[in-house]
Amino acid sequence: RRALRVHAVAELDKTAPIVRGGTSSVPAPADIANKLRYLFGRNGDYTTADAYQGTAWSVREKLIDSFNKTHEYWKKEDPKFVYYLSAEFLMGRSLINTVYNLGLEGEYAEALNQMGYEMERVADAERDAALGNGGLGRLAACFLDSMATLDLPGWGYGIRYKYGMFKQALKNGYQVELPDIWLTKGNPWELRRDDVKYEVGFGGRVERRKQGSKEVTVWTPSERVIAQAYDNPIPGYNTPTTSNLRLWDAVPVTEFDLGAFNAGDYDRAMLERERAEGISAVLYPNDSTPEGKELRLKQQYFFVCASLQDVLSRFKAVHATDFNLLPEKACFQLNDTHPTIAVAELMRLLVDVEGLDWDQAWTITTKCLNYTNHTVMPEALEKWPVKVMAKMLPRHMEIIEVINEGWTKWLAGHLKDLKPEERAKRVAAMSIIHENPWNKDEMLVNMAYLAVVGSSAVNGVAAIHSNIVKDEILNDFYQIFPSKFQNKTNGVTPRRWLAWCNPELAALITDALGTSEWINDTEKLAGLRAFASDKSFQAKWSAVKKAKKAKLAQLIKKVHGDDVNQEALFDIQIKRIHEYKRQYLNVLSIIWRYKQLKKMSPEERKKAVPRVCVIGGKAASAYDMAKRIIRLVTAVGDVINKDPDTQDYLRLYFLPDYNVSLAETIIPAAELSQHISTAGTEASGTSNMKFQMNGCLIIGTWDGANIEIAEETGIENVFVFGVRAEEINQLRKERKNLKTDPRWDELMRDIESGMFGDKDYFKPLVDSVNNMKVGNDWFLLANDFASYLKAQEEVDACYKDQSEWLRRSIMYTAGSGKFSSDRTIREYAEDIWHVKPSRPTIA
Ligand code: CJB
Repeated sequence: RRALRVHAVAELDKTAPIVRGGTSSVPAPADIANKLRYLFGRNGDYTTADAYQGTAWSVREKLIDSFNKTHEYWKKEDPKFVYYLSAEFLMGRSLINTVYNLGLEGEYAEALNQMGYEMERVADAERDAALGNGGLGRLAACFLDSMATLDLPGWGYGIRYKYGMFKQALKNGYQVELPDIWLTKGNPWELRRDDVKYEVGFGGRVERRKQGSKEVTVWTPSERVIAQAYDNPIPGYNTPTTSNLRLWDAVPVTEFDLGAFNAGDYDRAMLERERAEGISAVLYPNDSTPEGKELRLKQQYFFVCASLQDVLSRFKAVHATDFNLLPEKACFQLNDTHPTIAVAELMRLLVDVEGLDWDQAWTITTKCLNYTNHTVMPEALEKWPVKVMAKMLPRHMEIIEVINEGWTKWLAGHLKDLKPEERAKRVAAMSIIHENPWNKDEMLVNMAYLAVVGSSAVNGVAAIHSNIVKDEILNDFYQIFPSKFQNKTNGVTPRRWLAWCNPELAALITDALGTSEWINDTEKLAGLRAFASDKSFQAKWSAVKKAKKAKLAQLIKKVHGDDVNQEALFDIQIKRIHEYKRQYLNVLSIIWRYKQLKKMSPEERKKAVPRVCVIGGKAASAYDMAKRIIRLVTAVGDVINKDPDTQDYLRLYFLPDYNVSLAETIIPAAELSQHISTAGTEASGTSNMKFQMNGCLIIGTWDGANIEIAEETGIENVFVFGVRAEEINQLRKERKNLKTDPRWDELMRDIESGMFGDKDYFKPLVDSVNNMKVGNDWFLLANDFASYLKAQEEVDACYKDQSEWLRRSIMYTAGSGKFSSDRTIREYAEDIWHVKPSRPTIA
């Protein structure tokens, strides 16, 4: 099946010349100097930051040329488009990716060399575009790269947050959050579209009016803002296609309140501006658990409303009001429940604005929408109080009520064979609007249910996760609509996450395979299996890893001032800090290792495998337990790193402000990476795939995409431990079967007694995993501890046999072919979107 999919794209006319942007005939060095002179008023004496700005603004023009050509072509061809609606796009930096994807690396590296700069250093001057929290936002960014690379007509739609993900700093070992002011120096990668703006309303009242023989519904919002479009061109790799990420900025309808201004009330004159700008001001820093704030709902509606108006306006320009054609020309992917208000908004636009009748509009809406679920955390399924929604979006609340009436009525009919009592129970359990189980006086709109009812396809993001969605989270719905449910295992772009972030390894792979085609056909990486046991290839592979480790060592030195042993095993866990991801379990095993080393004689220690452990990740600002975990990491690191007995054998560093760019440095250097979530809790994980591509061994639980990674890599090459998802419900119920371990109890006593200071602050952490108390240790750290330590022992034994370790490392990269987001996107395109490649041929 996979081979077939590759073939489908290969059928495109590959003989067409790849004509990328670049009408400018000015050679790159002169062009960079021109940009600096005319955009920044600089005349020589450049800083590295200047070199970045000049280069970026020069590359931008080529990007825009390519973008314009692609869109001219698509306008002419009028293919079906997919629109990826996402509250988050975690793009990271753009310079390297753009230059490499456009095939301009030689030209610009040379230009910068002539000016006395090195591309890599210059690229470091760029700030990350951090418009996302973690996996979900980064997935959206990888998907855009793959959509463009596969020539699929598709755009992303989201919010141009003024402040992205907060910057994390450490103060005395505690996390502090600082605002991410990322736009102050301008953004060469975006293009403001002054001609693309839409009005978005909130609040107000809804009335019925007679219009001839028809009754129409008119919504008069009490608050209005303008959504201003910014385009962010997305270059594909090895293709002329450059697609688009359109982000919306909220601006006031009028500059300021003239009346108030003339009356001298300047504060009031500015109020509307502040209120409007507040909508796109800041990204909520919550990962996997929603923030039930009104402003969040406002953000969701804001970008969905603008995006749908934008798509309909382009549709109408070509097809007038032939809306039955809409599902053949456009489809929308809802990235989690965040954009689910699209179900009601598309209905409103079709019924109230375009005058379609309800049933016709409903058919079109459900054909156009699809929903991806990204998390099993029950608290993460968004539910908005009816009261809040009725006040902010009164017409949408009415529409949702009508949808729910139709749905529950249909459902009752569908379940007619059940006993009345049983039927009523099932219908109530599946109602989109239901009581708040914690507060009987409150009614909620269940956004996941709305998304399922309003969509053609519903998918999870890894095989095990899609099964959990079907069997548990949305089981009721699965029973009614089994064919709606699909799996689309996540993937990551091999351009950013292997080729561009690890050019040394990429060169070695290309050399071994005799082709660089693996960059957009990762199945070819399987060819590396033939070299896995080849000693001379292993030596080259190892030399690349060493060079990458040296870079990470430099970074640790810069941040912490310490020199680390570069011969040590580099052991990494980087991801959002969350109890279910179990960074705490990792720290406990590090403490255990430390205690064992302390007991050894100097001679014995020399036989131990030295490790440098790195943990990185942000804790949501209000997530108290996660912040305590960070403090535990830094406190344990402070003790271990300073201990002269053990510091040659064990280090622990917390690297602050984990973001996309930091990941690009850390992942190529990693030898062991940890993906140790409680089985059944991590929907997929995507950093596991990035590590795998870079030849990093995995210690992990039987969870998310770890399972498929193990299948592709060979399970014997992966350090798997812990309880399986199928056993967990039973274990949680019958607590007497939970495993205990004397080593665990000893560690709890150590933390409680203040071995790492701050004992009061750590007390809630100790209490949270005390599984003697019912309801505690929900994520089963104590239960999995012994098997985790055993897996760690296997890691040590394997590392002592470097040839075996390197063989496995090569097998990881060789087995990573499945985890390219190109494969994922091909599956979405074929099974859900029915969108076909369309490669621009305009020269
Ligand atoms: N995920 O990053 C988020 N945020 C959410 O709100 C919900 C889920 C993550 O999405 C990734 C992409 O699908 C998954 O790999 C990851 O397991 C999940 O936690």
